[in-house]
Amino acid sequence: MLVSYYALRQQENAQQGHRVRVTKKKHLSQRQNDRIAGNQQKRLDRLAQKAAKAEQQLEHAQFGDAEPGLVISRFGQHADVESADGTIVRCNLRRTINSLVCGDRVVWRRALQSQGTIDGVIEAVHERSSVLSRPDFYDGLKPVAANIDLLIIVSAVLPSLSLNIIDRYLVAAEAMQIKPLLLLNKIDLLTTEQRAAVDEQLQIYRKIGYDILLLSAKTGEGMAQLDAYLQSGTSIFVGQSGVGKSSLVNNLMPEIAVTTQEVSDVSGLGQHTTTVARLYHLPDGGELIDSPGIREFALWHLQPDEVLWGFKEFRQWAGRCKFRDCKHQTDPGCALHHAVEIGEISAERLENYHKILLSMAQDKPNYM
Ligand SMILES: Nc1nc2c(ncn2[C@@H]2O[C@H](COP(=O)(O)OP(=O)(O)OP(=O)(O)O)[C@@H](O)[C@H]2O)c(=O)[nH]1
Ligand SMILES: [Mg+2]
Ligand SMILES: [Zn+2]
Repeated sequence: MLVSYYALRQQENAQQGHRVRVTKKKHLSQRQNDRIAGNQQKRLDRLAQKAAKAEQQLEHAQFGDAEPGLVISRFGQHADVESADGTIVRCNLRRTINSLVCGDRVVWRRALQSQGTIDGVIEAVHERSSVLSRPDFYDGLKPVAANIDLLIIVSAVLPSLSLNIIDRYLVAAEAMQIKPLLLLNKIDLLTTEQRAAVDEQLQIYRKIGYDILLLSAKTGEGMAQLDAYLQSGTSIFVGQSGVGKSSLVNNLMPEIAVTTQEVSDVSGLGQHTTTVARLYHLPDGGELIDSPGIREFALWHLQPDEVLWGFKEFRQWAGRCKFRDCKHQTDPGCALHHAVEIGEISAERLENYHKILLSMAQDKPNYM
């Protein structure tokens, strides 16, 4: 399988957490192409070897009766499954299971004799009520967590407050039909005036009808407001690396002591400390998933009209444009622009909508 230089660059950039626009495809020599294909093959071979080893372990083991379980975390060929009695068992996956993530409800069987670190096997996955997915340059659409009731979009002024990322997550939440909650962490870093300014910025979202919490995992200020949202169902913290998702988990459950790490002085960015999503049971009820931070939440898997739908307050205006194929740019008689003029839609939201569409067209890998 040949991989284009473009896809490879994008993949490298994605891995390093960078996002660089490569608009021109470069021509490679036959030798370069062969080398890329060779590396690709080696990677596939390694994966196949791992899968075969896991399968071998399964063949030699004997298992008990089927039991219900909840996936706490997924690592490569393995997953930690919580049994009905609350113990956590590391399991292999049957090859027939093609997708398994944190939050999945499964049927599994305990190994009668432990196979090294593996003590069970997952036989089947129950249908999901919802799934949070994100497109990855290399793997296509990747599920992150399943059966989520509340998507908590965590932001902070450090590394930086990005309304564009908030808007992307809101579009995803609307498309997945998962209720979103906006959470601004690290308010201890703001002076009274800065707080008022940030609050003003976020007013846009209150007006649309989204809930917003301003709080600090460090000082505990405002944390009590969060409790009411978490007590039932499964919630997930999502957002950029370094905004304090794991610190919030630690504030809620100090005994867990999840690893956290300072935002880098050099790059000013988070250090991607959390590497896999993990589910926790909260002491007052409810489940909470901590997920790895991301640099940018891509939306290539959505159609342009789904993006528009994701801007909830645009819906009632979009059908009123003069021209049916209105691009909502400089088109005459655009109802969205009119709504901006009369203060019903925020100019920043319309700008972000166009930015998202543009980045989808420019950066989408050619296989998606
Ligand atoms: N001042 C201040 N710092 C905070 C607060 N919450 C978290 N931090 C700091 O922010 C840094 C990053 O926190 P993490 O909890 O590791 O961030 P994360 O979102 O889990 O990052 P990833 O796991 O990489 O996605 C750490 O140095 C925390 O101590 C807060 O409320 N106020
Ligand atoms: Mg973390
Ligand atoms: Zn229009």
